[in-house]
Amino acid sequence: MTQARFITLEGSEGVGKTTNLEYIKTLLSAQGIDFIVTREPGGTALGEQLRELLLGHKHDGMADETELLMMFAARAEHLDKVIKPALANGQWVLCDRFTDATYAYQGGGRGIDFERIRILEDYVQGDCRPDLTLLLDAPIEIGRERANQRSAPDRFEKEQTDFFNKVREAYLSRAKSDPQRMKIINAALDLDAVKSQISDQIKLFFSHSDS
Ligand code: Z5A
Repeated sequence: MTQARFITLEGSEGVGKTTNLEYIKTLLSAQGIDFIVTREPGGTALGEQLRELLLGHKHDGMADETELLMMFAARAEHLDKVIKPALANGQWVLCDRFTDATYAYQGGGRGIDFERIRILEDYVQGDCRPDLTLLLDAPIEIGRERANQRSAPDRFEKEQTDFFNKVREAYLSRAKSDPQRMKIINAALDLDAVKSQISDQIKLFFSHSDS
C-alpha cells in the first residue's frame, strides 16, 4: 500500500467514535501503516481554541452561520497544518469527524442549506476528501444514554432529540448517496460486534488500496 489514505469516523454523540478509534489504530498498526490521529473541530493549536469556543457555553446564542464558518475556519487550519502535510509525507490520516459532520449538524441539525456547505467545502478543501468514512449509526437514545454517563453536556449535547434525529437522518442520507466511500456500521450492537464490522470494512478497504 503506497499511497497515503484519509479515513474519517463519524456518527452522532456517544455512538462510540472515540472507543473505536483506538481499535482502528490497532488495525492500521498491525499492517505496519504509518499514520496520524487527529480530530475535528480541532487538531491544531488554533483549531483547539476554536473547538473550545464552539463546544463551550460562553457563546450559547451563537448564530448558525458563525458556527458553520468557525467549523470551516478550524478545518482550513487543520488541512493546511496537519492533514495535507501528513498525506503528502506518505502518512495515513485517521480523523475523528470531518466535513460529513458539518453536513449532518449544521445542515441537518441547524437547517443550513446543503448547497452552501458544499460551496464552502469546495473552497476550503479543494479536492481533498476522505477515502473512507465509517459512519457509526445507532438510534439517538442509545448514543445519548451512553454519552450521559460521562461529563457535563457541551453546547451540542444540550440540543433536543429532534435535533439529533435530523443529524442522524442527514448522515444516513449522505451514506446512501456515497456508498463507495461511506460505510454504515451498526453501532447499537455490543462492542465486539461493532469491532467486527469495522474490521471487515477496514480489511476490504486495504484490499482495494492494494489493487
Ligand atoms: N461538530 C459539528 O457540529 N460540525 C462539524 O463539522 C464537526 C463537529 C467536525 C464534537 O464533539 C462536536 O462538534 C459534536 C459535533 C460537532 N457534538 N456533538 N454531539 P465530539 O466528536 O468530540 O464529541 P461527541 O460526538 O459528543 O463524541 P463523544 O461524546 O466523544 O462520543 P463517542 O466518541 O462517539 O463515544 P465514546 O466516547 O467512544 O463512547 C461513549 C460511551 O459509550 C463510553 O462510555 C463507551 O465505553 C461506551 N460505548 C461505546 N461503544 C459501545 C457499545 N458498542 N456498547 C456499549 N457501550 C459502548
